[in-house]
Amino acid sequence: MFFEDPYTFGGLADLPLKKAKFVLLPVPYEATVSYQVGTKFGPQAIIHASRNMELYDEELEMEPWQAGIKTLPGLVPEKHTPARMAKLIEKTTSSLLIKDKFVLALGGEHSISPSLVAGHRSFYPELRVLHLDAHADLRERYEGTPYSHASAVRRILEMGCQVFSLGIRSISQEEKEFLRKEKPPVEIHWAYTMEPDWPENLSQKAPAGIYYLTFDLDFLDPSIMPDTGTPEPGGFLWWETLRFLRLFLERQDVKLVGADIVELAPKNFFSPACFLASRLVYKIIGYLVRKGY
Ligand SMILES: [Mn+2]
Repeated sequence: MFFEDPYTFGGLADLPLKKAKFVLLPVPYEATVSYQVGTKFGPQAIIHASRNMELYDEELEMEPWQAGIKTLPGLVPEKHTPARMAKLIEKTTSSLLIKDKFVLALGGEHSISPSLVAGHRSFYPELRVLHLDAHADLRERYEGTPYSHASAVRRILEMGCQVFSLGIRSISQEEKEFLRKEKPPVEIHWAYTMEPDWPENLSQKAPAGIYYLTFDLDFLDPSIMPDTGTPEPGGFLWWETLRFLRLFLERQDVKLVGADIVELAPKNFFSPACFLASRLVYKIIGYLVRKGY
């Protein structure tokens, strides 16, 4: 009963692309995960869970889906080397942006994000990145590859984007040295320094500008989000995270132009973590719809 066609987010009718403002791009890509495996099942698990989700948003008092949500087929290249995958993601992103779509990618591991950012940056040269994560992801290479999930933010910085990182609570000596020596344009808010008022505080502290959001689900506490590649203790909870996103997105001097939600490694398709991820996708769409997208 769960796999009837069309297999869309929220069980919504399959729209023609031209009628959709929001495009969900599943990228079931997993090549370099170092610990728990399974991120390649993330997008499918999110879509699966979303089909049991209420489509009315009680906080926003509306049905965000009416803005038009299109679920694309998963992006899987025939022969995927990391370099080829990166190109394919970037090209696909550009082809959707040129049609004025809001692309929300579903991962997949975090290594997909630099290519998504590159696609957006070609349309918005001043693009900034809002980065929610337990990990700094600043390694030059990891396990021999520059395309690793542990290097995502390093690659984004190399493109010239300014990054605002929240929730970081895991970093290597090498990455700390990189920060100290190179002084890259990343503003890190460490989890241990984040006070209870962080949603109000940091949502206003982020510089004004055009943003891409990369949301690694391990930003959240493992008590509510145990299904990630590398869970780290001391993460953040549901309502505080939503409050931050709502306040940030409500700002008139901030415009979000794209997003990804990555690193869901479902233990099984009925796990509450999958449901959380699908609600998060829908919440972000809801906040954008309310802003007039
Ligand atoms: Mn992470």
